[in-house]
Order: sequence, then C-alpha cells, then structure tokens
Amino acid sequence: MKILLARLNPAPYFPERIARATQIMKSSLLLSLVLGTYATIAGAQTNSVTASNSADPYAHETTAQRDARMKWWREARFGMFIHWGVYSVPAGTYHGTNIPGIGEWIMNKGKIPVAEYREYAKQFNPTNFNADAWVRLAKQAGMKYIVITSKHHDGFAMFDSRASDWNIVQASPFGRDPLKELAAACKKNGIKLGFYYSQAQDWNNGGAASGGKWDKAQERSMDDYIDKVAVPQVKELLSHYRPFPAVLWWDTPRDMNPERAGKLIALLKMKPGIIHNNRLGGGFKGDTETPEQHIPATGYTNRDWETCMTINDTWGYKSYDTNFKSTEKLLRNLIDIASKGGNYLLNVGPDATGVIPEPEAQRLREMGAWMQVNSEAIYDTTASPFKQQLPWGRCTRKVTWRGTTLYLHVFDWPKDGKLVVPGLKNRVKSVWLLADPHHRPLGAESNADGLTITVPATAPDAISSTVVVKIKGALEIQ
Ligand code: H79
Repeated sequence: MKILLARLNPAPYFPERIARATQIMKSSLLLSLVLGTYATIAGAQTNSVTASNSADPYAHETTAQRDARMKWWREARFGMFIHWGVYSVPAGTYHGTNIPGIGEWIMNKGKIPVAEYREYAKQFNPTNFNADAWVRLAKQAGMKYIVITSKHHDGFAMFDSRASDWNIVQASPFGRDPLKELAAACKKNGIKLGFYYSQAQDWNNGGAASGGKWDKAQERSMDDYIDKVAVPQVKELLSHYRPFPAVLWWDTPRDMNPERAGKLIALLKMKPGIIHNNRLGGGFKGDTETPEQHIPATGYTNRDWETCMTINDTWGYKSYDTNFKSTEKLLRNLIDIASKGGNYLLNVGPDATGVIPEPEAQRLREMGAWMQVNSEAIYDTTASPFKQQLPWGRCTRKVTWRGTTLYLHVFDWPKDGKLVVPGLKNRVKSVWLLADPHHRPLGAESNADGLTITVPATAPDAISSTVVVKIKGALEIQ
C-alpha cells in the first residue's frame, strides 16, 4: 500500500485528481482487505478473516511469514518475567495488615483508596536499580528474553508517559525511565525485551476493576480510558524503546470488546514482527497461549505457548513471601515445558529499592550453571516424540539437515546402569553424555522393548543429566 501511494503522491500535476485517485486506491485496498480478497490474490494460506479481526495486522499472514516472525521466540524457550511497580513499596502489607494473595493486587484486595495508593509512588525511589545487572542475571540464567510490567492493573506507568501523569518519571522521586535503561541494556547484551501492559484493568485511570470499583475517583467510561490512556500509552511503548518491544504481553481482557481491542491491536503495525499473546480480548487470538502458574499435561496443537510462573507465590514483591520453589523444581519445570514444545517465562519480583531478591537471583544463577552444560538440549528444540511420558524423565528433540537428535533428560538416574528408552526402534549413530566434553560413546543396544543405553553408575547432574542420542534415518517410535 505504501509503495502504491508513494508512486501516486509525488506527481506534481493535477493534485486534485491525484488526491481522488489516492482516495479510490485507499478505499478499494481497504475493501479488498476487509473482504479478504488480498489473501486470494496472494494465493497463500492465511488466517481466517472475520469482521472482528480486520484490525489485526497479522490477519492475512501466511504460515511461512508467521514461522519467520516466531523464530527467535521458539528458539528461546526460556525468558524472564519481571513484575515491578509501586506495589513493591507496601510489599504485601497495608495499615499493618498482611493482605493475602498476589502482591501486585494489594490495591484491589485491600480496597485502598486511589489518593492513598498514589502516595506509595512518592516513596518509590529504587536507587539500587541497575538495568545491566538485571539483564546480566537473565543472561547468566540462560534466559533469552525479558518481559517487564510497563503498567499493571494498578495503573502506574513504569515509563515516561504523556497519557497519564501517574508514571515513574513524574510521580516518583526516582524520576528515571527504567524501561529506557532496560532497552539499552538488553540491546547491549543481545536479550530481547517485551512489555507487559494491562490494557483493560486500570484502577487509577478509570479502566476496568475486577470485583467492581471501590472509589469514586475510579469512575470513568471504559471507552474514554481506552482512547485517552491505553491507546496513547501503547503507542508510546511501541515507539520510544527501539528496537523493542519484541513482545507485547496483554493481561486480563475484562470488559474488552472487538471495538476496544481492535483499537489496540491495530497499533501493532507500528512495530512489524512484534509478538503478542492471547489475552487482548475482543475475540483476537494473538500468537501465544499463556497458561498461568501451571504446566499443561500436553502441549497445544498448532499453537505456540508459554507457561508463566512465579518463583515463590507472588508476582509483585511481598516482603514475607519466602515460599521459594527449589532450583530442582524450577529446572525440571523448564525441561518439562520444553519437552511439550513450550516456553517458560519465569518471574522475579524486584523490591522497592530496585533489587531482585537474593533467593530468586540465587536460583537463577543455579539454573544458569545447569544451562551452561545442558542448554543445547533446551534451545531450539521441539517437543518429545514419545506419546507416553518417559518413566525416568523427559525428552526434547532437534531436527536438522544432518539428522535427528534426541536429548534424554534423566531426572531419575538408573541404579542398575541401564537406561531404557521404551519404543525407540531406530538404530543409533552415537550416544553420549552432554556433560562429557570428549563425547565418549556410551553402549547402546536395541531389542524388542526399545533402546537400552549403558550409563555410568553416578549421574553427572543430581537434578537432570542429558544423554544425547543421534539416530539413523527417520524417527521410528512404537
Ligand atoms: O500479572 C500477574 C497477575 O497479577 C495477573 N496475571 C499475572 C501474569 C492476573 N490478573 N488477574 N489474574 C491474574 C487472575 C487472578 C486473579 C486473582 Fe484474585 C487475584 C486471584 C487472587 C488474586 C481477583 C482478586 C480474583 C480473586 C481475588
């Protein structure tokens, strides 16, 4: 469309006729887009077109275009979620009472009046924030992307915004834009940066409120909020942090409809290639399924997916939540998710000084130590080819032009030194421990039950050891 218009526009003659011609071109192009004839002309496989998704810049995308757009995300497998906002100031406690539930919900759960909640921003001065340190920690953990809350349901913008003065630059003594600093650090360290944006709920700027509003100051029409706050802020997020955001992570589609969601999804054309999730609402499916706090029993058919999860029991910092998952649990979750073809978006909740709590950082470093040895069995892999879950662990696979590799993730190391891979019919080219830099071959024998691999008496890694199996020919599993 741009090219066509550019050809018409510069001609110096008959400006009125040209303007009319441009108009006709515009409307006929628009019409063909709406009718979906563009897809027919292109002759390619596209997503289905309905009235409600005509605003979706990806409505006409071909499978090949989609695969190219999702490539980095599918390869990444592991990302860092960051929930950070003024809720880290109360940190789970209001008027001396511990408010139950997730920390970033404290305003809603405690029914804190708007004016009172706004006071927290004046105490939010995270002078220990160091974007580089956060990004280096993510990188050290083996994470390939970061998604940070640019605005959560409480409505506080963690970035410089003209659409709401209740933002970190104007309303806090900190006065810096942490997203700017993170964008620079991510760019420097080769990590992708995405923004979480609560598009529907906004308890300060008149957006929706789960359970109903509790303060007159929240009264505002939803459409006014969408037009004056959500749309301009998403524009800011899409244009001020180049080359990011790589991801837009919507949340809780409460009170969204096709019209409101359509105004937001249409903005994504400002950032070609951006990936967004399935939580926008209004009937838009987005790019990714987003199971929250759980790992599905199996992956999704024909859908990219990402489990997001907390390390303890809260997203936003709570001073007294010490229920941290073990490194073993977190690593096995990552492996389990990869074995089902998904990504793991693991959350940290920095405190009000700008520091990622040490128990969280420690677990990430420990995950990173495992990734140093085993990341080849995670990155750029696809789901296990085995229908049944393996009795001793999980499997991921990698298919290249050279052939198929199976990565066996052994949680429970065999006491008798025999690792049985049930149902694997293929003859193997080679088998070794990923932890062995010399790739010394392990014995492997095929019989009616499958493949039996002879492994050393002790596991190379107490949490999960990887056995690499290069197989001959196309996979044959019974
Ligand atoms: O940002 C994190 C959560 O705050 C957000 N999604 C993740 C990534 C989220 N918003 N809503 N929900 C998740 C659904 C859960 C709602 C609950 Fe509640 C919040 C359950 C308990 C606290 C609302 C308030 C429903 C019951 C009480």
